[in-house]
Amino acid sequence: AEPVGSEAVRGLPADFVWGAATAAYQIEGAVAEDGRLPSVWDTFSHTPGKVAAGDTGDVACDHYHRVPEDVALLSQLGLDAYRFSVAWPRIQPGGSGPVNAAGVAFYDRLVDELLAKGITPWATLYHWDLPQGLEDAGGWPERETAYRFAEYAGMVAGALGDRVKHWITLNEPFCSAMLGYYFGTHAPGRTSFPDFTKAAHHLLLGHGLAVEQVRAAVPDAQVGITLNPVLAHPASDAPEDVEAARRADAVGARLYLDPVLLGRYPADLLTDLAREEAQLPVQEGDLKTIAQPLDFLGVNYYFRDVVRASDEPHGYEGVPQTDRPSTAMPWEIYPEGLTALLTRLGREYPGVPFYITENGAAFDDSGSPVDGTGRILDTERTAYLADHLAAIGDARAAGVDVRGYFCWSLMDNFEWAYGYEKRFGLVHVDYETQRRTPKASALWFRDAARACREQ
Ligand code: PNW
Repeated sequence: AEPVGSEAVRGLPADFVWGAATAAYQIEGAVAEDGRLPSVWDTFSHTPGKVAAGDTGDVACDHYHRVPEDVALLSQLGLDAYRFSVAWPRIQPGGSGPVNAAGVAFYDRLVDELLAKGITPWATLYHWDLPQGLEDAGGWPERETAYRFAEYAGMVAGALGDRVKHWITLNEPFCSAMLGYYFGTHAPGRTSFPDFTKAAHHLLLGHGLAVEQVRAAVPDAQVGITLNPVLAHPASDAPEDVEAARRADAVGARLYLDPVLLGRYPADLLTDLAREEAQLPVQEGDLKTIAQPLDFLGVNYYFRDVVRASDEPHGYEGVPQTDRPSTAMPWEIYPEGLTALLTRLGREYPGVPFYITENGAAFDDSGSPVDGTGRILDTERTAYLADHLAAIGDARAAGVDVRGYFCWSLMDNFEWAYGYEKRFGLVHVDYETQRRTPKASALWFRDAARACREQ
C-alpha cells in the first residue's frame, strides 16, 4: 500500500476512534434462519423492479455464518471499533411478542468475538429493517410503531448491555422516512408526503423512547443517534434557488437535528408543512421525550446537495454536478463539505461530541489494477478516505469536538436499491465464493490508524 501521508492524520488525536461500519440486511444473509421473519427490505427486494438486477439480501455476504472470519478481518486491520446493526426481525420477528432467543444468540456470538479481539462493539438498533408485520399494521406513519421499537430496544439492551456500551438508536431517519415513505426508492416503497412527515415524527419519538430503554437497561451506556444532515447549496443566487436550499436544509437536516438536540421543530419547516397539509403528529410531551440528552451524535457524510426550486411538496430538486469528480454512485466528491458540516454542527448544536459513523465511497474497482497477490489497488478510495480524514482534522483545528471515524464499509455489500453492483468495501467480496480480500485502501486505513495512535 501507499505510505500514509501525515496530512491524513494531522489534527487527529492519538485516542481518535478508528472503526468500520456495516448493517444487518446488507451483510448477514440467512434471512429465514433461526426464526427470523421478513423485514420490509425482504419484501421490497423481492418485488420486481425495486432493486437493480433483482438483487436481494437473501445471501448477501453470508456474514451470519462467517462471524469469526469477519471479526478476524477487523482485527487484522487493527481497528478499535466495529459499528454493526441488530436486525429487529431476528430479535422480535413479527415486531411484537417475546424475544427470539436464537436471534439474540447470533449477536451474543458476534459481541463475544469482538471483545475477545479487543474491538469495541457499537450497536445500531435500527438500520431500516422494519419487521414486515409492523409495516402491515401501517409502519412508521403509525404511532404504535414507535412504542414497538422502544420495546425491542429494551430487549436488545437487556440482552447485550453487559458487554455493549455504545448504542445508536436509529440510522439516518431521513432515509427511512423520506426515501421509504415519500420517494419510494427504499422499502417499504410508499409515495405519500403526509406519510413521510408522520413517519419522521414517529421515528424520532421511537428514538427518544429507545434512549430511555437503553439507559434503564445499561446505566453506563453511551447513547446517540446517527443522522445524515446534508448541506444544501443553492444552484444560483436566484431567490427561488436560495429558498429551495432553505427547504432542503429544513427537511433534510433540521427536521432531525432540532428536535433531538434543541427540543423543538424548526418554525420555518412547520410553516412549509402546514402549507402542504402534512403536519407532524406531535402529542404533548413528545418533544421532551425526543430531546433526551445524548452522549454523542453520529454523523454520516457522503456528499453535499446543490439544489434548485421545484413544485414538489418538499420544494427542491438536486442539480447533478456533472463537471465535478464523483464516485460510482455517482455522488460528488466534496471533502471540504465535511469540514463545513462539522463546523456548522459544532456552532449550532454545541455541547455534544460528534463521531463520523459513516463515510466512504463506491468506485468501480473492476477498473483498478490488481497486484501479484490479487489485491485491488483502489487508489481513488484511498484518496477519498485521506481527504475526508484531513477534512475532519480541519474541523478539529477549528475547535469542533469530533472523536472518531467509521469507514463505510468494512466490506462490499448489498447497497440497497443499487444491489451488489456498487462496492463500498475496504475489503473486496467475491459473491461466488464469499472470499474476502482486503483492498489496498484497507491496508492504508490500517496504517493511518496506527500512525495516528503512534504520533
Ligand atoms: C447510507 N441518499 O445510506 C446508509 O446508512 C448505508 O447503509 C449505505 O450503504 C450508505 O449510506 C451508502 O449509500 C444512504 O440517497 C443511502 O441520500 C442513500 C442516501 C443517503 C444515504
